[in-house]
Amino acid sequence: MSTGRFITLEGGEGAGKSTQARLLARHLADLGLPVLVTREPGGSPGAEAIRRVLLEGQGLDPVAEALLMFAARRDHLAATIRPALAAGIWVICDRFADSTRAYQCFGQGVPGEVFGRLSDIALEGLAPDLTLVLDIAPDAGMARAKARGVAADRYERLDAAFHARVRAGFLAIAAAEPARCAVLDGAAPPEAVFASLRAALAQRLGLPDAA
Ligand code: Z5A
Repeated sequence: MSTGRFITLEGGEGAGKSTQARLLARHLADLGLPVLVTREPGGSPGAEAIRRVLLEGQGLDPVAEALLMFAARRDHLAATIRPALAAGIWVICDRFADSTRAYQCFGQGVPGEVFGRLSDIALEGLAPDLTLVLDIAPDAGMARAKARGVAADRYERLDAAFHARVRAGFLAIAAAEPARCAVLDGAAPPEAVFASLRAALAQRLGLPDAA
């Protein structure tokens, strides 16, 4: 059996990642592919427990926070992602390591060298086949998230300058790795974002671009 492909969705809060993950899962299923949707931080029982500490807790030292993100990621990979890929399942992950780079490194100042060491330990060379970066101005994404009426988590309460650094971080990551990353206009209507997502999928992974 061939291994599945690993697709990640990245971007700021309210960029539409969960919405596009659902649409993508249906698209892949319609093409007859087995698919699993998962998320970070979380996606396995152990990682979901760490998620609660990260999102509900008080502020943490930024490197401690990066360590916890990678601890959760290592468990998620071991319990969920690697077994699925090995079984030939296509895995769609709502946020992955680029979020640590954008939030903890670009946003909170964790050195890139620390990120590199933690990546080596947690990922052991695994990288997404395709990363879709949904780009949107932070205030527009925040307005969408607020309209949902769910209480803001710790990251959502950080200031505008932090969210601007995170956005710039995602764009810098995509610019540095154009073969892996495609930047999509997250401010467009959901159907338009999904059309550009399908085009990226067709171009990079050779899937049919049928609606
Ligand atoms: N974090 C970190 O710091 N380091 C890490 O390594 C990782 C994460 C992995 C997790 O939050 C937090 O953890 C995150 C970063 C940090 N915090 N922040 N900010 P999360 O995963 O629970 O929350 P989120 O990633 O920010 O997701 P979100 O707010 O749910 O956004 P989304 O998934 O991108 O958007 P959505 O749920 O698809 O859409 C939001 C609303 O907009 C919803 O009402 C939709 O119907 C609507 N929507 C969606 N698309 C559109 C379009 N195209 N037009 C109009 N309206 C739309």
